[in-house]
Amino acid sequence: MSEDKKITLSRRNLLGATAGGVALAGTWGGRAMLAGGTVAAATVALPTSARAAAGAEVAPGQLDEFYGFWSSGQCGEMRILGIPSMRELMRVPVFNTCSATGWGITNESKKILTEGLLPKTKEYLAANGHEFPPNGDLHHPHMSFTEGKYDGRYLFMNDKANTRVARVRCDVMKCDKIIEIPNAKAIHGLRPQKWPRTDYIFCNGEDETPMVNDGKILDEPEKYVNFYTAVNADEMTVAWQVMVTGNLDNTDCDYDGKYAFSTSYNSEMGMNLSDMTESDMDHVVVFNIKEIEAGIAAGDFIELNGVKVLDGRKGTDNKYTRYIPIPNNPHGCNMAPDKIHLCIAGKLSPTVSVIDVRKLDAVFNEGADPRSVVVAEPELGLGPLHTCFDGMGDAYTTLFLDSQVVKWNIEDAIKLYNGEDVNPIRTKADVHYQPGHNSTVMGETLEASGKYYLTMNKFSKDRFLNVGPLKPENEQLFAIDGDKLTLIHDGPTFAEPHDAIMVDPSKLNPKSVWDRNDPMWADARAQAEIDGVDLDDWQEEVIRDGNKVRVYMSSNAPTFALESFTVQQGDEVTIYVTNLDDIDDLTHGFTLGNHGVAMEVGPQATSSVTFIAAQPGVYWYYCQWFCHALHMEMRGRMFVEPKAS
Ligand code: CUK
Ligand code: CUA
Ligand code: CA
Repeated sequence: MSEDKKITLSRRNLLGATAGGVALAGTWGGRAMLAGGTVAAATVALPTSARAAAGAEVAPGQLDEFYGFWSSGQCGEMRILGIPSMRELMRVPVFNTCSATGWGITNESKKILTEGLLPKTKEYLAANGHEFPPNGDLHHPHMSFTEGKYDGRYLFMNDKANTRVARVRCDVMKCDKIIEIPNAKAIHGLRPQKWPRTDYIFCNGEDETPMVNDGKILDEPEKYVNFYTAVNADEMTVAWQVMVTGNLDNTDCDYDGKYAFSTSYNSEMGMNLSDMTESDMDHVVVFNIKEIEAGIAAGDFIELNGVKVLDGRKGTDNKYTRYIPIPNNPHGCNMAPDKIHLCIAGKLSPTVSVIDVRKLDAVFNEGADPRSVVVAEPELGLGPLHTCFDGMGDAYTTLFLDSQVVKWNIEDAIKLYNGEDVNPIRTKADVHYQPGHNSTVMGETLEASGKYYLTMNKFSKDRFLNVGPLKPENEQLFAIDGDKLTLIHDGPTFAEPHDAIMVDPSKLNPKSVWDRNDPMWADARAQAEIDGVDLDDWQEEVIRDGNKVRVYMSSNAPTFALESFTVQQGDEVTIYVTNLDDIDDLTHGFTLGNHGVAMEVGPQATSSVTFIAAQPGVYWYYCQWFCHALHMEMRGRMFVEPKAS
């Protein structure tokens, strides 16, 4: 590749480095400007907006202060937003398929989407014409931790629809692993271990089924169980599972590496609404991680579908779990960054139950009262769902039914519980409408900050122009100033973000250009070596191997190395495209007409796709990423010769 292609200075860096003057710095030097804090007022000319008044204006060309990593619910992707502008910066396909990037089309993505599936699942899917689940339901994206702080290595997320867990690499913002969890059904709550580091991803199974779900037991709910799963975060394999009573909803863990927690709204093991809401009390399950590890080491498990499963069901009264009674169909499970207080949102109960995790050791003693760990239970409003924290002793809880957020003080709630005459509620703010999850900046870490408050509302109702019967959800961002919450963003979002985290940019440093030796295309590299093709240099090779044809073509804006190639009808064709451009933001693509073939090929990346050339004829391929003034001309022809009869 020619040296002149190796331009590494981005436009932003270039201007920032050379301009220096006030005018250009105002337009382009966004981050420096915010850090300095003095230039902003002079260049932002919107003094009347709430956003500007709150100091949260992000002018055109300015960078945001924080990353937001967003769930997309039933869209199955992860999204990256800028905070506080709430601009959508990127969509990262995970459990979905993506027309733009070819996720679900390329060999690299198909490998990730299929390799972690259980054999039985592959059978269901094949019977329905699928290689991998065509949908997903991604609720909870969370970053890996080291010693209670985000470490910028990975993001982990669940798929409730198909019982999967995925990992996204933060260096390139691409998914690199997806596994299906055996035994459990419907992975819902998910959190990475916080301390000492994220060795485990804790995953809740929401749906109860027979332990061996092979059709021999059907409508006998008394024989159903549920599974709590710890995934090995480095290997992306299942480390262990614990069988529990009741279902599991949301999960979190402490800052000591000792305990993990799950809410259950169905301690009744009911199979319909009235049964699931029959009891006034459900529970939080406490998992004793050290005891579980000791139990595994001592062989106190059964092996089920290749997983070591311990029995932590209620009534076994063993050392692995404790069931803390909590009112009433509880939902959110959030550990405060004070390292002490776990907040369980009551949902049907107007309360949040506060558990002091320092009291948990005692509750594992024989005969201890499990409710002795509850140190506060303030009544906050109707339909509490999730809680987040500002790191200064205050908590924010969403009130679904009241369409409000309530800010309250944990210590005052404890005093109230102890009989003192204090009101823990600091303020309430209306949100629009029916909030679910909420977040503060870095709020689930030891670096929690009270700068912005995000609420993810399930209904937008009349808030936007009518787009038909399906309405968007509505997300609102508030600037926090003491007990004042100022609304600075109110905007629609497509189905259906549940959870989000807001992360300081100092925590991660994504690449702009791929490393040529990235493992993402290791299979392509291995095949190229066999074929004697140098994947790092100019390639224009067509290799026939029986009825398999491998086409290697590099790309350099605005050309593909091959302006045409020829195959025969019925051939299985694999195309490897390597983007030799070494410049920021110079992505090419490869789309083959009428074959359902499209893929992203990022700078210095290799992508590949395999298809059958089923019909003779001339088929054009083109670059679908507008990469150059002559991007339209970046195309070529595949000739498919008719099968000799
Ligand atoms: S759940 Cu959606 S509002 Cu899946 Cu975290 Cu509570
Ligand atoms: Cu390359 Cu468009
Ligand atoms: Ca219940």
